Amino acid sequence: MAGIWLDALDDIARTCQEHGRGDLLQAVRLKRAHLLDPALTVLVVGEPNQGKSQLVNAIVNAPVCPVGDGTTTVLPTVLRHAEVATATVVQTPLPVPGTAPAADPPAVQRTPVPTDQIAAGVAGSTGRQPGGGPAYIEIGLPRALLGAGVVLVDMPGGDVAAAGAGTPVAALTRADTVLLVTDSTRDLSVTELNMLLHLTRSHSNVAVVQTKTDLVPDWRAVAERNRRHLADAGVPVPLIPVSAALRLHAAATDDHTLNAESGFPTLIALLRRHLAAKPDTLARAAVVLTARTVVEQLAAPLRAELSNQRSAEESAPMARLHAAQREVDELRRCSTRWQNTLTDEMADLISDIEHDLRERTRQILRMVDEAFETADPLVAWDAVAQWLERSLVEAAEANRRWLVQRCDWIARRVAASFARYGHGSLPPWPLTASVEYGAPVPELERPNVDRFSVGQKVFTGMKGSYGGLLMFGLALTLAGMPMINPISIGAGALFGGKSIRDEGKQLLRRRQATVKAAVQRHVDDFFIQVSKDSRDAARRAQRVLRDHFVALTDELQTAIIDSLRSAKEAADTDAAARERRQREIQQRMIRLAELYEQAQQVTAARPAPLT
Ligand SMILES: Nc1nc2c(ncn2[C@@H]2O[C@H](COP(=O)(O)OP(=O)(O)OP(=O)(O)O)[C@@H](O)[C@H]2O)c(=O)[nH]1
Ligand SMILES: [Mg+2]
Repeated sequence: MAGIWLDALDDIARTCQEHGRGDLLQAVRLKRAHLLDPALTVLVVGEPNQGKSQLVNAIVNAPVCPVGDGTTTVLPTVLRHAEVATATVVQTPLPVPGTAPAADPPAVQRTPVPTDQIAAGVAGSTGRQPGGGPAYIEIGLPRALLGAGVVLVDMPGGDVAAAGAGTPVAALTRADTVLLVTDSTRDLSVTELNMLLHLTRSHSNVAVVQTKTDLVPDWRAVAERNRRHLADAGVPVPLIPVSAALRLHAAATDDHTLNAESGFPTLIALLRRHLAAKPDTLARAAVVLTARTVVEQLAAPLRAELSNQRSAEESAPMARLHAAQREVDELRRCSTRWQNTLTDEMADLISDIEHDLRERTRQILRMVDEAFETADPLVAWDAVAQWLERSLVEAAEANRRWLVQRCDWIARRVAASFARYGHGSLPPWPLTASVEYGAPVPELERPNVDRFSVGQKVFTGMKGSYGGLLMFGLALTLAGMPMINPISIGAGALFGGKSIRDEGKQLLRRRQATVKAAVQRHVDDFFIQVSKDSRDAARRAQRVLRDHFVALTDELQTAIIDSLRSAKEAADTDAAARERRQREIQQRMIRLAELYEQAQQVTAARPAPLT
């Protein structure tokens, strides 16, 4: 029969090993050894002064455990079978500080105590090394119940968890049956109910012993209430009312009725049933409990990892992928932005440059016009022409400088769009080269102007003087004077001079108009030529900039697409790895569930609970 639960226990041990839990494996191995041991360890626990020690005494019918007011149990007392009564204090030495803990458990120190000094031993005042490790007192007693394999452990009063921790008895993990002792003077306390909840989680056989029934006439009502408390708390453990005083008295007087009344036969029968069931039912139940503890311990980290994974959807590779996608979008936006900037700025530049040139030439033209308002082109032409040439060249140069500056500024503005990529992305250009002028500025030709030659002057003078002579001569003939007289000759000379002067002025005006028109034409030609050159230069600069930034965008795009691809691959691999791990965890969980089910089947064969 032991084969079934042993197999289940070995499965549990193997699972612990698979999960790399050495600590759990160790605990399972201890459990295995303990379950194979036919002895039934009965742990007697409870709050102080409830009658635990007296209960143990009454069970074995001997005053081995000191009881009474002012006497309290300090060391756990272990009662085993022995042919002759013995008492020994067993102490585990503490590890020496600063040395590595030994692989094997340290050898215990056993100090025999004379039987008449058991009380002092239990009180912890004899047989124990001061400052030594945890200790317990072992008492051997020739008793049939003990001889059958029952080992009674009387624990100091108080919280079991605290009392059990680290005692050399390793009481809690190895106890087969736990008796919680509470006396009849009051109901079960909250602390006791909590203790029971805690105990039933790790022990399949727990019972409540209600002592001192002889002290409380109404103990049945107390027992009834306690049973209800147990049911309410969801702790399905049996409750056995007893009286140690009655039992001891019955033993002294050999009174069977009194013994039956003490309630002890029921308690002892329970212990014997447990003892008989230990190799089978009890072991099976223990295996189920062990399986539950182990499965809980193993599943907790898996469950935590699973939920961590679910919440960590935004893992590092996924975040990288999203960042790369954002980078692609950003580059697309940047590309549109710089292209718009370049087109707009260049259109503005061309219109501004043309306007600037027009302003400059208009200014020059105005100056020339003003100059020829008074000056005679015959005299001033060379000086004005020189000045005009110089001014036009200067205007063209200033205009060109401005163009170069603006192009440079535009290049910087467009480059600013790439600032986030950390590129010093100005084209390595000699911008001046790309705005070099094409055709040379047309030469200013000397305009054809009318000169007032001497012959012309004589002819004009004679024409004017003839008119004057005739006019005055005729008028004076009426007065009886000859046609040619000093007056008419004088008038002729006067008229001749005026005609020459008038003709000279007219010719000057015509010359000025001709020159102005010629200059105007020249300046217009100059403007058309230079502004076309500027436009061409601006377009060339635009093309240079566009080619440069397109190349830069392509370069960035290649890099970004590459990083996007690698991020995508990483994210895919990560997702695959995560999925793999999730499947692995799920499989392990399923395996754990199977393990638990398998362990439960061990009890299914014989489901009757032990009471
Ligand atoms: N009348 C009566 N008194 C009892 C009974 N059991 C124990 N007592 C008394 O209750 C007191 C406490 O008993 P102990 O057995 O020392 O109690 P304990 O739980 O071992 O106490 P700690 O070791 O201090 O935790 C003693 O004075 C006992 O005589 C009983 O069944 N009837
Ligand atoms: Mg005691």
